[in-house]
Amino acid sequence: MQDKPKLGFALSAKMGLSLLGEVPLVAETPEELLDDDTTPIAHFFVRNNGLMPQPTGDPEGWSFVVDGEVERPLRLTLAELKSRFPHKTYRMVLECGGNGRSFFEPQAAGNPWTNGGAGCAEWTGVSLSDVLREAGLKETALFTGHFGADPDKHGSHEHQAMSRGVPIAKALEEHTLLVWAMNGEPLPFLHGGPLRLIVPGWPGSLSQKWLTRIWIRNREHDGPGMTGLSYRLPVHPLPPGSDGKGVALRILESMPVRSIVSAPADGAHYPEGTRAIHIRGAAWAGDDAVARVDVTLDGGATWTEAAMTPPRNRYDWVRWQASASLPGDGPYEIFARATDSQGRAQPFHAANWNPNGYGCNVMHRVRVTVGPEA
Ligand SMILES: Nc1nc2c(c(=O)[nH]1)N[C@H]1C(S)=C(S)[C@@H](COP(=O)(O)O)O[C@H]1N2
Ligand SMILES: [Mo]
Repeated sequence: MQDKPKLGFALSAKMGLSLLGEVPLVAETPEELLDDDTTPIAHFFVRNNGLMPQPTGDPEGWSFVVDGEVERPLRLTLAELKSRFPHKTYRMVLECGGNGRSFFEPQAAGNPWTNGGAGCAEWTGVSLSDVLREAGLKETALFTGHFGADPDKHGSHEHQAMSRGVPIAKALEEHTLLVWAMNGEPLPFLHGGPLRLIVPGWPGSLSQKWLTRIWIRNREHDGPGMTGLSYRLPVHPLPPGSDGKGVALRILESMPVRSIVSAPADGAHYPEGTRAIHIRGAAWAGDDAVARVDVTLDGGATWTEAAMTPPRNRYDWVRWQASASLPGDGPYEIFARATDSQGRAQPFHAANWNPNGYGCNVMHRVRVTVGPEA
C-alpha cells in the first residue's frame, strides 16, 4: 500500500487514495481509511472507464431521458426530478465488481484492487421506480440500459465507455436511486454529478455516472460491459489461469459477502507487553444481510465473534468491533471473516478464479507486531 503512488493534484480533493490508473482515472481507498461509519467524499474510491465529460455550469438544468419500452417517454431536468418525486436518503455501499481482484492467483486481467474499491455513502435522490411508474412500463419492459455523458478512453463520444443494465425487478427496487447528493453535498463531478444512478448490492458499474439516458429494453442490454466475459462468472469452477473460452457463464449480480479491518492498519506496531488489541471494521454482503463477523489471530484455530452495529437501512454496511487477547509479544496476522444470512462465509483463499477477476472476497489479512521497536 505504502509503495503505490499517491494521487497528484488532479485529485486534490481526495486524500490518501492509491492510484491504480491515471487515464482512465482509477483510485482505491486503503482499508484503514474506510474507518468511518459514512465514508467521507475525500476518501471515496473513484473508477472511470473512459475520460470525463465536460463539467456543466447548470446542474439543475442537467437532463436525462427514459425511453424504449415505456408508454410515455420522458425527458426530465434535475430540477424537475427534485420537484416531482419523493426524496429518499439511504446509506449504501457502492462496490466495484472487481474489488479484491489482486488476491487472485494467478493475477486476473483488470485493475488490481485490494479491498478498497468500495465505500459507503449517504445517497440522496429519488427511487428510479417512481420515475419508471410515471413513464409507464410496457409489458415488454424486461431490462434497463444505462448511458452517461462521458466519452470512451480514446475521447470518442461515438461509443459509451460503459453501458450496463439490470433486469427490471432490480430497477424497481425502492433502493435503486437517481442520485444528486452524496453525504449531504451536491454530488461531486468525479462521482458522476450532477446526476447518477445507484444500483446497490450489485457491481458498481451499474451505477452510471453523468446519467443521460435510461433505455428500457425488451431483452438483456448489450452495451459495453454486458457482453463476452464482462461481469460474467463461470457457472462451474475453472482451473486458475484458463481463458474462459467456451465455458458456461452467468452475469455477476449480487456482490459476495466481504469484511474489511479498518483498524488497526496493516503494519501497525504495539508496545511490548500489550495483551489485548481492539479491532474494528465493516462488512457487507451485496443484496444479502451480514449474519456475523468473526476474527482470528491464530490462522483460524480460534475465532472471536465481533459485535456488530446494525445497518441503518438495507444495503448499508455493518460496522463491527472485537477485542482479542494476546498470549505474548510477537507478530500476529488478523483475519476477519463475514458470513451472510445464507451461511456463505469468506474464504482464506480465492476459489472462484475467473479470467476478468470478479467477485474475489478472500478474507482481509492485517499483520501487526507486538514488542520492542525494531
Ligand atoms: N458514466 C460512467 N459511469 C460509471 C463508470 C464509468 O466509467 N462511466 N464506471 C462505473 C464503475 S466500474 C464503478 S465501480 C462506479 C464507481 O463510482 P465512483 O467513481 O463514484 O466511485 O461507477 C460506475 N459508473
Ligand atoms: Mo467498477
